Amino acid sequence: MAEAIVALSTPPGIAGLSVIRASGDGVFDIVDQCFKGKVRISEAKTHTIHYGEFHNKGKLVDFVTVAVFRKPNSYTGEDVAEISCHGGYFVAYAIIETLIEHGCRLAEPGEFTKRAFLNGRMDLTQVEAVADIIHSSSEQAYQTAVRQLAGEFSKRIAEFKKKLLDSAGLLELELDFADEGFEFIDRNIILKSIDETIAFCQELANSYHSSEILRSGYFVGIAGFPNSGKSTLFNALLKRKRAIVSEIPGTTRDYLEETIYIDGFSVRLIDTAGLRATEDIIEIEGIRMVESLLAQSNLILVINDLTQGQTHSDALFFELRERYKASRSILIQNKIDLVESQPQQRDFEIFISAKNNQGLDKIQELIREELRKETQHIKDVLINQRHHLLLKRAGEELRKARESLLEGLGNELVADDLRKAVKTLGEIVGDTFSQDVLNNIFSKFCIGK
Ligand SMILES: Nc1nc2c(ncn2[C@@H]2O[C@H](COP(=O)(O)OP(=O)(O)OP(=O)(O)O)[C@@H](O)[C@H]2O)c(=O)[nH]1
Ligand SMILES: [Mg+2]
Repeated sequence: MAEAIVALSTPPGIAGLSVIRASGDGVFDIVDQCFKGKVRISEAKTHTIHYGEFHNKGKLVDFVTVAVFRKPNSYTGEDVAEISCHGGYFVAYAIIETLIEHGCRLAEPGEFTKRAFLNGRMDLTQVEAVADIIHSSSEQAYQTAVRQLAGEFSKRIAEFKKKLLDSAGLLELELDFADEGFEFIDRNIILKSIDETIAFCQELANSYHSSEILRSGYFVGIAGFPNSGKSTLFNALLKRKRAIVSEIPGTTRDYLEETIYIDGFSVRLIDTAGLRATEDIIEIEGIRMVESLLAQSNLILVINDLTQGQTHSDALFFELRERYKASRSILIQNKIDLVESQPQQRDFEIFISAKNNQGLDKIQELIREELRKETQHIKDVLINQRHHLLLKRAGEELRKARESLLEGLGNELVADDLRKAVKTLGEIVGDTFSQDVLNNIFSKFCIGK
């Protein structure tokens, strides 16, 4: 028995339309108690739309259309009614309240999608793709998530699982005929499918870092001594005056973050407080924050004021480059317009004038090049932490199976390792799952999805 649930599926507020979704046993009868149209919803054909009046206790609430999806051919796999009404703050809530009065319960975040999963309408990687589509902040993330929703990831996992299971099955069958000394499957064929699956797991696990960049954006931290021109560069890259710029050192105290788009990727620029020894309590707090901002940056731009000398920020640059080894660091020599001639360029620096928009193309090209490098391993999947852990575990289990096979250990041992890896791969798509895993996945959803 699927309890009837209801929720607003569109954002609340001023809009042309709002869509309310109701799903579960008896939803059509519930809607019929409030809806007056030419046809009763409980008698309507699946995949049809009906226009009529929506009433609450005899009072007209709105003119609406009701889309009917009968189980199992609906998003959740249950009977689903989608009511489109006028947008705004009141109408949709009045309709939801009425439906609750007539027997629906307000849906929890992600409950529609959870039901879709539990009813076999999609597997876990597709559920995760839905969340990634909703939250995608860049074209590239969205396109990858759509391919994942189409089931590319699941299909490949199913292929590998089948090959490994076939091998395990034949190895076990051989045991039954041990006395006859038959070999049912060539060991090289098993080795080949183990190696191919290991490579598959490895390749996808390696794209975790890139997937995170697609999902959360590529972070560019702008750091340096006060007054070097960090905020000026931040504004220039943003192409609007967002940060306050002044000749007074210590102007930026809190950090600022804005997103720009480069080649369909979202790039998150972070302007930070100038780094220096200071007594000012607020500034000290700002500087402390810089450390954690730089720790999460993929690219760190250390800005130097050239009028102070080309090597003025060298010690700071080398220290930051050493401290944040996982990130790429570049020294930006700023205020080139104020020096007579450009000094000899070293391979870790770029000369610009943030004020005159000079040399910004070199920074953009650098970001482009880094993004290309970072995301070249992305296939059709956005690997998340859950996938990453399971892929690594499956890889280890397969390496064990490989060793057992090469050492000529018993068939049952090899088959057992293979079945373990199949189970782990199955966990990725949700063949088996724990409540914790489900709760964690659906906690990222909004109500109405
Ligand atoms: N001539 C020239 N002046 C610049 C350039 N970039 C920044 N400035 C000036 O340098 C001063 C400091 O610039 P900001 O962008 O506020 O420097 P900041 O690094 O953000 O400084 P804090 O926030 O105090 O750490 C301002 O007067 C800017 O106009 C440049 O390329 N050329
Ligand atoms: Mg500033």
